[in-house]
Amino acid sequence: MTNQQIAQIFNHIADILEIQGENVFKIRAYQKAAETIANFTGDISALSEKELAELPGIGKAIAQKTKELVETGKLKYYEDLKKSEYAPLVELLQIQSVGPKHARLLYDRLGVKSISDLEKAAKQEKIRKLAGMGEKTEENILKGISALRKHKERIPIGEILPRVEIIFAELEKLKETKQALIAGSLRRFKETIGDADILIASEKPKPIMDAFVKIPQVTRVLSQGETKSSVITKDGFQVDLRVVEAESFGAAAHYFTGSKAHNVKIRTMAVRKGIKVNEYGIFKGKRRIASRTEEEVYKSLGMQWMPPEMREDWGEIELALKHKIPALVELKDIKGDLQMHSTWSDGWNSIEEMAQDGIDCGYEYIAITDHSPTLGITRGLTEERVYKQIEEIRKINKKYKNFRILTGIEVDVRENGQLDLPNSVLKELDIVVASIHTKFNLPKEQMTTRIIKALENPVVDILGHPTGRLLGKREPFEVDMEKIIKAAKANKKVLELNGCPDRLDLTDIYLKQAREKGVKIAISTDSHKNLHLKEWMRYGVGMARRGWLEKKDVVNTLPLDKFLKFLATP
Ligand code: DGT
Ligand code: CA
Ligand code: CA
Ligand code: ZN
Repeated sequence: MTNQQIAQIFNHIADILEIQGENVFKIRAYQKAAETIANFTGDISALSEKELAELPGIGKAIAQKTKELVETGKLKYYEDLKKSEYAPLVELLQIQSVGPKHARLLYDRLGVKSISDLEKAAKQEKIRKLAGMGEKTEENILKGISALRKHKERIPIGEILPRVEIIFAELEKLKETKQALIAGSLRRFKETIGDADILIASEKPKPIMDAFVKIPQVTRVLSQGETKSSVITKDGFQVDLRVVEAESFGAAAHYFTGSKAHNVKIRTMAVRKGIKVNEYGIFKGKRRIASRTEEEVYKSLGMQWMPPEMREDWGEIELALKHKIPALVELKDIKGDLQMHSTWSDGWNSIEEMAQDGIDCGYEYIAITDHSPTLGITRGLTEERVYKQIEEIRKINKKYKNFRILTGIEVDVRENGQLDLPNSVLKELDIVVASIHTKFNLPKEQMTTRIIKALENPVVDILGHPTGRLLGKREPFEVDMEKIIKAAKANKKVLELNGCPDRLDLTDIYLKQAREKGVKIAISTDSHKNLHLKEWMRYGVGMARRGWLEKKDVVNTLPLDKFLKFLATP
């Protein structure tokens, strides 16, 4: 059994328990174990029961269950649980606005057992009549269902990239592999991915193809050819593999990285000059003038090489012809992380644990930005607790030499644009991130005014996840982004690029617009666990590069002293 399969079972158990209304600690225990197992770099099935119980978040009971699963391929407890009448309701939890309590209510009162039952009930306007639900909930459920269906077609990059990297590593280490590259939309760091494309240079494609279809993650082989094969993985996505000769690796890399729009534009341009471009090379008549590297390919067309994230035909070809491709921001430029949550609100780790991961990332600073009180569920910070947390952080900071925890908050922007805590409190903090977490469905104009009001508030530093979208789950709210960008500029406010791979908000086009207007961006992870700090920043940086951001456009590339000066400048 793979780590992922075991983790999935524990998550499934947690979901069923939650719908049954079991004790929170029991539910959390299974979630924590699943998290640990999914992130474990070795092979869980190779561990003894004792070693298992020593892993963080795994106690004796769960170690025992893990062993049973690994040894017998089954778990009695799980098999019994699956017979519970509530087990099928887990499917409903995939819908953004349906939590375990809702799922239970929908079942108890309306007999809803599946997503199609749910859709029927919503369309028949039965849900609005239930206690605590209403027309809005019903509408949101329908929206959630259609978002889920869309999501099934394209996969958020955060879900697919780490899994493709595992497959890629298997192929890269084969002795027949000369060069290897993850191409397609993954290389371009698009927020959602249709399928994964892997490109390999080799003189011996056959053993590579044989190894590819035998990788444990592969569940179905769609096609296996001499130079091209396609498979479906257990996680349900497609991987295309192409093997080419080393001689044409650059041309193939360019071709299979895309985007299609970028390729088409380049080909049309080349044709006008009497040059042919395809995946084997760049040809003048019969003569191949370039093919080995991407740099060579671009050069033969009179162009500068450009980062894959720019290849969308958004003006990058024109810049490359003038040799004016900007130096895009890189992961190593990032000096701090400006949004994250601790156990003080809805995070899983203490302030110190979050700081340790910040230090491990090589940062000079992080900001702790727990929630404000409006969000009842997340133990938001009251005025009193804000002061307490400032004290606590002051104490913790004494321990560090070249690292600083900045005090902060993610304060809610109310429907009328006012903040959830008074300015007299907020001004005591180093960083104030203002975000919207409620009333997503306001009319566009009202939403725009609401946000601009927050941007005009002198205590606000950063506008958090500016469009509120959740990839595959919630559409962005309606807002006039041009006006928001203008207001950010006028009030010298920073817009967040939330790097949590479910959000990636702002998205590329808006980042590009912000950059053109000279508005600064903060790339933050919005981590709710310490592990997220390390894992998520690269998605933020990838998205930033898709928006053509340079180091100077991103505030958290500033070293601590300069960043503090930046914050202090009105
Ligand atoms: P995806 O998979 O929908 O997220 O997006 P891509 O960009 O990975 O697209 P995919 O997998 O269909 O093809 C990979 C690359 O191969 C694509 O970025 C460009 C290239 N390509 C595919 N089909 C065509 C085509 O008809 N013309 C040209 N010029 N290039 C193509
Ligand atoms: Ca693809
Ligand atoms: Ca493909
Ligand atoms: Zn938030």
